[in-house]
Amino acid sequence: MPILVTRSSMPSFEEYCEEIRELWDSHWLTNMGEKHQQLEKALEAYLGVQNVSLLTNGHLALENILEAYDLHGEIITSPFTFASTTHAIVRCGCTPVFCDIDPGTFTMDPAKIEALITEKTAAIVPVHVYGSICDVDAIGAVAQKHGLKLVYDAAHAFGVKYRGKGIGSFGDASMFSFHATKVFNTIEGGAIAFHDESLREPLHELKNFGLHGEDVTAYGGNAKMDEFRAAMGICNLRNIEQCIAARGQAFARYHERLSGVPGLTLIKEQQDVTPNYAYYPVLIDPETFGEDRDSVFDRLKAQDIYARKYFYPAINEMACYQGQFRGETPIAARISRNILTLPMYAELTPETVDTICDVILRK
Ligand code: T4K
Repeated sequence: MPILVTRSSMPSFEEYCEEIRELWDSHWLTNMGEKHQQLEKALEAYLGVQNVSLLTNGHLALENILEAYDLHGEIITSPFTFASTTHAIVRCGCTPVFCDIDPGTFTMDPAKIEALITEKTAAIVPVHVYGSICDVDAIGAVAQKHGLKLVYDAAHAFGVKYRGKGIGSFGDASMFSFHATKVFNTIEGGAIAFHDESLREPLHELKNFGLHGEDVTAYGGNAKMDEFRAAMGICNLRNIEQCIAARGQAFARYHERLSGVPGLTLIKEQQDVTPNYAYYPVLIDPETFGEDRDSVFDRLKAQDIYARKYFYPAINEMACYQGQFRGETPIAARISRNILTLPMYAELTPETVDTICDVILRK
């Protein structure tokens, strides 16, 4: 059996069937039905945020919140992320400006933001990449000082807390992804967590064609989550604590096996943070380790182990963005060339982690 980079968490077949049984009675399959409403409420409680709006995926959630704020001009963001973050900015008609990252957390370096701010800057979109959280205090202070909107891409940070507070409660809003590959999934899905109650209606309209009573008040698209996916979310949310704890065991085993190996830098456990163990990235220094990232990737692949080069290339080195937008980001470029994301999921056993580590360490 190949070992893939992740494996979706799922409830038992019976649990899901039980959850969707009533859809056969009601015939209500989508358009903000009961399951949708139930999951929104449950997520507000679990994430510790005031408002949650559910959407069909994380990408459209990010596009919709940027649209709801009616942003124009430049948005400062991280180049070390999945393409979706920057695509959302560009597809909303804004211009991305790339801010380099902190080599310890892989997230936007707050000390480098102010130099990028101009009169055109409208917002900051940092990324809690791998569930490693941004310096929300420092970034929040910069945003406030310059009157900029602050929207976090929290696609990887479901369930993460900072000083006991849900990570989605920082900034103006946060986007979460509930894709099949994430810590919590609704098959495909996503959400926006936000403070400002007055955004509820515009967000509702944007994901539903701009319908407002009998009239149409905005050029909304269709980004609704249907009842079957909301039902999957309700089931997965019941099991989320065990799921995160199981990931934590795999994470601990990796740490045990790979800590102190010259040339390998492991993801840091952050102070005051309750983690979710979303990913297990390893930074490989080719000189000290004696082998580069691509070679380790190939050796794993030869053993049917499929690590991934998340996130390579850096966004500003991708064909569709290269040379087009401002921002020098040498640290992101170096990290993207040397990072390897190892398999991580709730069902990953310590024995399988050992198998993976044995290959990496040539045992
Ligand atoms: N912002 C950030 C920072 C993101 O990382 C993402 C998405 C977004 C925004 C946008 O959120 P969404 O619109 O997706 O909600 C995957 C995911 O499709 C994507 O959600 C994710 N980030 C990105 C980092 O990874 P691929 O192309 O690498 O996935 P794929 O199909 O190769 O799957 C990887 C592994 O996952 C497979 O080898 C096995 C496992 N898997 C996959 C699927 C599809 C399962 O176990 N079950 C499944 O159903 O993009």
